[in-house]
Amino acid sequence: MKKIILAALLSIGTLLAAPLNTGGKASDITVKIQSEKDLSVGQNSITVSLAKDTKPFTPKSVELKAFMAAMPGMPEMSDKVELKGKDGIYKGSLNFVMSGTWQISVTIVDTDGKRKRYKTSASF
Ligand SMILES: [Cu+2]
Repeated sequence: MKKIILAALLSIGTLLAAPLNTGGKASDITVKIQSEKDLSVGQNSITVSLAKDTKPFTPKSVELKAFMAAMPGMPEMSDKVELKGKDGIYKGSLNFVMSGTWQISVTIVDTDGKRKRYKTSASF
């Protein structure tokens, strides 16, 4: 019985391990966020694509942040990176120190200095 439950849990874990591939809107900016590989503990290469009016968009800056709320016996955890790139494609790497559910946010400073944010979450 224990073996069956363990096997079931392991297969759920495998199903959840997938590349990050999602997107939405940060105000008037369309944001796409993708990881190169399945998300895992450690460094994860992530690409953020930005568009405005369907054209690649170049903002002043793009920051990517991962956050995990405090858990019993564990403080909150986070990592952030200033993405580098041009012409609407920005890349960087986030360090996830453990598996679980992470809140992920993309903060864009628009050309007029306004901050615009897109939020999502990922579990692995
Ligand atoms: Cu945690």
